Order: sequence, then C-alpha cells, then structure tokens
Amino acid sequence: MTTILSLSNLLLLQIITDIEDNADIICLLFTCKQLYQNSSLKRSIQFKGIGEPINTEKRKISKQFIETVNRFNLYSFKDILVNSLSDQQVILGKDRVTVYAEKNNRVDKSNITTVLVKEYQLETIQSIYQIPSIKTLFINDQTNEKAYFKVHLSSISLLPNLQRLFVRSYDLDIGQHSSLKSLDLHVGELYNLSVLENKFESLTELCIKSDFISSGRINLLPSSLTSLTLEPLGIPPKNAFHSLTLLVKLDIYLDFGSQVEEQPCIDLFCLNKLETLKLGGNDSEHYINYIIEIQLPPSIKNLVLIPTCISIPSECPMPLLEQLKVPQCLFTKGGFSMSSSPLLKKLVIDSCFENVEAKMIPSSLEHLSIDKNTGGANILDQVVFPTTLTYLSLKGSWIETVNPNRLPESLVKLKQNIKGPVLPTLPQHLKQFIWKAQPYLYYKPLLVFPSTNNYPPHLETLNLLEVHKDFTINVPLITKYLLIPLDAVHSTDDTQFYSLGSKISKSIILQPQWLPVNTTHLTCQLWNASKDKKLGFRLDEIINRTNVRYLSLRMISRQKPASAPFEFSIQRLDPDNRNVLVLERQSLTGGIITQRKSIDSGQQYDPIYLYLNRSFGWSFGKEHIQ
Ligand SMILES: *[C@@H]1O[C@H](CO)[C@@H](O)[C@H](O)[C@H]1NC(C)=O
Ligand SMILES: *[C@@H]1O[C@H](CO)[C@@H](O)[C@H](O)[C@H]1NC(C)=O
Ligand SMILES: *[C@@H]1O[C@H](CO)[C@@H](O)[C@H](O)[C@H]1NC(C)=O
Ligand SMILES: *[C@@H]1O[C@H](CO)[C@@H](O)[C@H](O)[C@H]1NC(C)=O
Ligand SMILES: *[C@@H]1O[C@H](CO)[C@@H](O)[C@H](O)[C@H]1NC(C)=O
Ligand SMILES: *[C@@H]1O[C@H](CO)[C@@H](O)[C@H](O)[C@H]1NC(C)=O
Ligand SMILES: *[C@@H]1O[C@H](CO)[C@@H](O)[C@H](O)[C@H]1NC(C)=O
Ligand SMILES: CC(=O)N[C@H]1CO[C@H](CO)[C@@H](O)[C@@H]1O
Repeated sequence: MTTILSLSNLLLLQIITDIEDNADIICLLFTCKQLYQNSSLKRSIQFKGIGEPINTEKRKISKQFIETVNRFNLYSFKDILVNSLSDQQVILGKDRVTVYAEKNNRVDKSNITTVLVKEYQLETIQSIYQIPSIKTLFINDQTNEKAYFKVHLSSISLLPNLQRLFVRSYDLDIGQHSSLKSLDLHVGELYNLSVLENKFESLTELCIKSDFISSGRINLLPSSLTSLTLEPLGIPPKNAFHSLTLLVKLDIYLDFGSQVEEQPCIDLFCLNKLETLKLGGNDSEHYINYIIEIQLPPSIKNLVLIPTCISIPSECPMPLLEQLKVPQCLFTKGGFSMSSSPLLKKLVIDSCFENVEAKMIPSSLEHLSIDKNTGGANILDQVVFPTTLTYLSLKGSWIETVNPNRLPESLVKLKQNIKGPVLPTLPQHLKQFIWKAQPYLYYKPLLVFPSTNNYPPHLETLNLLEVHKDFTINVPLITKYLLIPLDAVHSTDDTQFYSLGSKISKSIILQPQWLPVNTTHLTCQLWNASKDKKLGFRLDEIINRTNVRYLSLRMISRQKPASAPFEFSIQRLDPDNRNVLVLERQSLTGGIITQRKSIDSGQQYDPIYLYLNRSFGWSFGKEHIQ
C-alpha cells in the first residue's frame, strides 16, 4: 500500500487510466482511501463510458449517464463524474440531470457538436440556431411521449455543419439543407414524400417511420441515397426504386392493406450496388390472393424476407449472398434456389411446415436456424449438416430430435427444444447450450444432465432461460456462465421476493455451496414482475452460497418486455464474506455491505435483499453501507 502511495500523481493517473472497468477504479480508490482524499489526483481521474451523455445510436440520453447522475450514492466520486463529461454534448429540456447542468452552463459554446432536445418548443429551436457548430441534432427522443406537435425547421440551413438530424413529431415543416447526410424522421403525418423533394442534395441515409407512406413518389427522393428505410409503405409499383441507383441498403415494411397492381412486382435489378434488402410486413393480417415477385441484383449479400406471399424468379442469381432469412415456402414457389450462392454463411428458415430438403442447406453454412411449425415427424432427417457449422438453433415450439452423431465437430453453440427434464447426449465440442422446454414443465422436476464423463468438456455456458418454468437443478461443475429464470417465492402487498434457492435441488440446498466454484457469472430473469410492486432478491445467498462475481438481474413478465438488466459486481473483501463491495456496474451505484449474524439466526448471516423496481431504482434492504 505504501508503495502505491509513494508513486507520483502522473504515474498513478496512468495506472488508473489503464483500468478498463469503472467498478475497478472505485475499488482501487476505496481500498487506498488516501488516494481518493487527494483532491489534486481526483481532479484528473475520469470514469470510462459516461463522457457522452447522449447515446447517439439510440438517439436518447444514455442510460448509464442518467443512472449514474440520478442515483449516485458514492457521493465522494461526484467530482470524478463531472470531470468525465464531454464538452461536446448538450441536452436541452426539462430533466433532473443536475450534475450535468453544472458542467453545461458555460458561456463558450464553440465545442458543442451534439444536441438532444428532450421536449420540443418553438423557443428551443431559436437557441439551437445560436450554436452553428452542431453536427448532430435530435429532436424529441424516444422517451418523449408528448411528441404530437408539429416541428418547425424551415430555417434548418442556419446550421451549416449539420450532418445528422432526427425528429420525432406529429407533423414536420422542413427547409432545404445542402450538406445534410442523414435524416431520420419518425413523423406520424408523412404520407406524401414530396415534402422532401429537392431539399437535400447530399443526403445518403434516409429513414422514415410514419403512420403510412404512399409508395407513388419514391422517385422524388434524392438520388444520392445509399440507405433507405420506409415503414409502413404501400405496396410499391414495379419501377418505384429505379431512380435510387446508389442504394446499398433498403429496408421496407409493406402495408398489405394498401392498393395493389394486378401482378405486383418490385424490380430492384437495376440497383447494382444493393447489398442488403430487408422486406417486412404481415401478410396474414389480410386476405392475400397474389404473389409479389421481387427481382434482385447480383450484388445482394444480405436478404431478409418476412411475408410469405413473395417469390424470387430463378433468373436472379445471387453469387455474393452471405446471409439469408426467408420463410420455407419461398423454396417451393417460383424458381428460388441457393445453388448460385457459394458464400452463404448464415441461413434462417422461418415457418417450416415441411421436410427441409438436403439441397436447402448449402455446405458453406456457419449458422443455421430452423423455425419448426409442425408437430409431425422430424423435418431435418434428410439434411447433411455442413462441417463448417458453428451454431445450430432449432426454434419453434415443436420437438425436433437430432442424433448428436450427425452434428459436425465444428458445432459450439446449440439451441434445442427438449421433451421432458432429461438432457440427451450432447455433441462433445459444444461451448454453449440453450435449453428450451416447451410445452412447459409443470411438476417441478430435477433437470438431469449427462454424467460428467459424457458431458461436453468445454460447455461453459448453460442457458436455461427458456426452460419454463419450474424446475430444480444441480449445476454441472464446468459451468461458468449460468442463465436461469426465477419465479417469485412469496409476495407481500408491496414486494415480490425471489431466491436462487428456489431452483437448487434438494440434495444441494443443505450444503454450504449451491453452485460450482467455477460458476462466476449468473444471470437471473425475475419472472412475473408486477409493475406495481418492487422486487426483493436474496443477495446474501449469492454472496455466501456461491462464488458468483457478476450477477445480472432482469425483470420480465408476459405483458411487458424484459427490462434492461441490472449488472452487479460482487467483490468479497475478506475470507468470511463479512465485508462485500457490491456495485451496479452501469450506474456505478452501490457500496460495502457488512454482513451480520443476529442472535436468532444461529450461525447464518441475516438475509440481505436487493430491492429493484422498473424505474431502474435499486437499494439494499437492511442497509449497512459504509
Ligand atoms: C497528493 O498526492 C501527491 C502525489 O502523490 C502528493 O505530492 C501530494 O502531497 C498529495 N496531497 C495530499 C493533500 O495528500
Ligand atoms: C474546446 O475543445 C478544445 C480541444 O479539445 C479544448 O482545448 C478547449 O478548452 C475546449 N473549449 C471549451 C470552451 O470547452
Ligand atoms: C403530394 O404533394 C404534391 C406536391 O405538394 C401534390 O402535387 C400531390 O397532389 C400530393 N399527393 C397526395 C396524394 O396528396
Ligand atoms: C400477423 O397478423 C396476424 C393476424 O392479425 C397475427 O395473428 C400475427 O401475430 C401477426 N404476426 C406478426 C409477426 O406480427
Ligand atoms: C474450473 O476452471 C478452471 C480454470 O478455468 C479449470 O482449470 C477447471 O478445470 C475448471 N473446473 C471444472 C470442474 O471444470
Ligand atoms: C403471477 O402473479 C400473479 C399476481 O401477482 C399471481 O396471481 C400468479 O399466480 C403469478 N404467477 C406465477 C406463475 O407466479
Ligand atoms: C425505484 O427505486 C428508487 C430507489 O430505491 C426510488 O427512488 C424510486 O422512487 C422507485 N421508483 C418507483 C416507481 O417505485
Ligand atoms: C454465516 C455464513 O454462512 N458464513 C459462511 C459464508 O461462506 C463462507 C465461505 O464459504 C464461510 O466460510 C462462512 O462460514
């Protein structure tokens, strides 16, 4: 300890800058308290990954930033937090982001390149026009539910450096901009594409999501486009895309409620740079009595077709095709075949009702996913699995049995629906196995794995998230990453309680350690998480009954999609696990817990809970934070 304290600030800083993980930075500063009491040193330390408060990919305030700012329990680190923020990004609008405001109330705005307007008002736009250095502008992020106004951007050319613009609104009034590169509009009323006519001569990326987009005027879009997304689009006429000859990526979602020509056809043959085509839409919502023919250029590399009423004529060879996702019926309609695609690596066949023929599985494949939709016999019996295959996913709710001897040695990841609780022999080279059990196992069986000498010796990841629902387990020794679903064990008026113990087999539960020593990464999906209650998770069990270092908790229920996970790191600071540093790694919130034994608990530590809620709030129950 004295040695590290005698190092110069410069050297210390270099060491700290090299630490990748913020949790480790905090840990080091906690461990050497003199270090974090030294203000001159602290002023120069920065956290990683929160410098940019705007997540430009998702077009919203970065989650990590919000959580760090709003729930910063480690008050001593606030100055490091402020230090870490970038000068280039600004968030305008009402929010609770006070720490950020301190940094942001500055006079010189010359470095600002990225602005996020949380809630659009006419006045905000005026203040934006005062910052000509802006390159990226987001108006109304995804979380703003009140984006039902018209946004006025007729003077957008006042921002000469603007390259990327995102707007979410009900309606839009937009002016010309000669150097704008990327435009992303989630505008309810953008029926008629002619509002964009002759305005953006340098535009390369355009995405429009609207209530409906008429397909009649696609030819008015700038011919400089290389990437185009339109959703939902009326079924386009044959030559709709002919003027967009530079397109590399086309992503459209068809509206099958719209008018259709007699023999619908989308001709993309002349788009000789097109590499990616994604065509979505739900044709089972309407009575469809036609087939849309798609003509593709030979440049195509990635092809995703979701509707079933599509055909591809055989005179469209695809020699460069690498990834393909299509319904099985495409193979039986028209002349579609993959015989001209020697480079195909990833194949997803959806809606399989019939046998998969051997010729449907090219020998170059690395990734194969089959969505079985029939309760009949095995549909893969004719298939010869390629010797390059690394991932095989047998999706769908029906059982498909494949003799492991038929699977190639290259296979490292397998997802399979298993009937009953006994896992058959697995291919010996597997590193990851995803166990699916449908229909559900109702009688809480013990999952049975092949014996150790028959168990794949490198199978470190065991994913049981799709084993519904009740089971107990005796985890194989080799497991490093364990993913497991949990049901509430009991609940009170305001809290639902979860415990890893509910999944541990009777023979193990009385032993000191519930999981193998090698299981250091545990993911629990907390099922049936009610939106009105908070969740209580037994943390002390994880600390004392397992060797888990990384604990990921995610709430999930049938009605709501899974929440973003809480990612905890658990660092036991002494051999008895009395003092434990617990940090949520994205928000950097947490502290040191001291475990206690009360008189009536005998030799056991008292329970400690992690209380979680859907607003990404969390706290310790029975808090003993230093
Ligand atoms: C802070 O650390 C530097 C170098 O490690 C040292 O010279 C200085 O005296 C320290 N200041 C305090 C207040 O401890
Ligand atoms: C702008 O950025 C430059 C280079 O990163 C920096 O030296 C300067 O201090 C910044 N100015 C302001 C006002 O933040
Ligand atoms: C779309 O806008 C153009 C130009 O404003 C107009 O001529 C045309 O009639 C409009 N089309 C529809 C279907 O509203
Ligand atoms: C398509 O529409 C049908 C009928 O409305 C619906 O049952 C089905 O879930 C939809 N499919 C998808 C993928 O949304
Ligand atoms: C546990 O992990 C260590 C280090 O990765 C490895 O050497 C050992 O074989 C593993 N133990 C079991 C039972 O797999
Ligand atoms: C889910 O929660 C509801 C209400 O809290 C309860 O009635 C139901 O039994 C729970 N289901 C499961 C599978 O735990
Ligand atoms: C979620 O938890 C946090 C921290 O415990 C708390 O501040 C917040 O009010 C809670 N939110 C809800 C909706 O319960
Ligand atoms: C109170 C209690 O259960 N303590 C145990 C926690 O785990 C460590 C390591 O397995 C044991 O040494 C303690 O006795």
